[in-house]
Amino acid sequence: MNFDRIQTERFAVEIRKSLLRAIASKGSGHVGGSLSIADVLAVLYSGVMKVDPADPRMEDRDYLVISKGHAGPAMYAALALKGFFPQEALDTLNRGGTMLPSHTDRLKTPGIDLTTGSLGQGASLAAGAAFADKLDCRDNYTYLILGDGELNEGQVWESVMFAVHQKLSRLITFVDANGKQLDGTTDEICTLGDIAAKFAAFGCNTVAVEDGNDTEQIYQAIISAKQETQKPTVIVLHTVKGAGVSRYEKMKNCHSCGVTEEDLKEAYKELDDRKRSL
Ligand SMILES: Cc1ncc(C[n+]2csc(CCOP(=O)(O)OP(=O)(O)O)c2C)c(N)n1
Ligand SMILES: [Mg+2]
Repeated sequence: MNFDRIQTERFAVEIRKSLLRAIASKGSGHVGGSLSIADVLAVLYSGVMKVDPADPRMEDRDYLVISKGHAGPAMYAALALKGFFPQEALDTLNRGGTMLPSHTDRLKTPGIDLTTGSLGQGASLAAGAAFADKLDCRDNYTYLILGDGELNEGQVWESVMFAVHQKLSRLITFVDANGKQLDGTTDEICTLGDIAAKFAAFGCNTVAVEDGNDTEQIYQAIISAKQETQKPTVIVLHTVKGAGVSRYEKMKNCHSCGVTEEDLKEAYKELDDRKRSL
């Protein structure tokens, strides 16, 4: 593993620009939950995950399961920037015949390891992948990204019981705790209480990251997760929905919203300023 803060922060800016470009090409899409995971994706793809853009199905690669599959645009941005496919494909997001559907699909996009979109299911898929690797005595990691609203799905907790029972210490889960889901805050829809305490009660090793949009803090949490040899680790990232672009951070509901060419220009300006300030 390696980490260069400036490079990673720059990468996160580029992920944000590219995902907004993709959504703008369609006119609207899942902006908020894509922006909130740009930083964890930047860390994972900068120097944490063992992947090869030239060989996306490499046998002993690390897996990433983006269970909140509606954040496809963030994944596509990261993968395109890493060279898994040409960046021009971003302009075909969610159109007929595209390789980049709204929700992530392993049969359509190089670099997407498992198909997701029905919330909760990715948790079981990731636990299954980690279990299979353990049976095969592989030393690779499975990373899983869950939304906080997604935690309302009972399937998440079934998968956690299985992962704890099987001691899947190479399964590292991130919860994107941005405090909002589709049509309200998580507290309004179905309150979650202390997320880390819930996972700890199920037997997981847990790490809470105070600023889940800070790449350094995310990287340190992964280092800590890798010290654990018995329990699956859950890293709770306290993020902001729409992170990195003021317009979406301030919006009451940016879960799925329009992005015009004008919005894109304004966002690029803010993101380029951020990049220059690093
Ligand atoms: C099983 C299932 N129920 C409902 C939906 C519709 N849905 C899509 S996104 C979403 C909200 C998810 O909230 P959260 O997990 O917090 O995502 P984020 O805030 O990261 O966008 C819902 C209810 C779905 N995709 N799958
Ligand atoms: Mg959320």
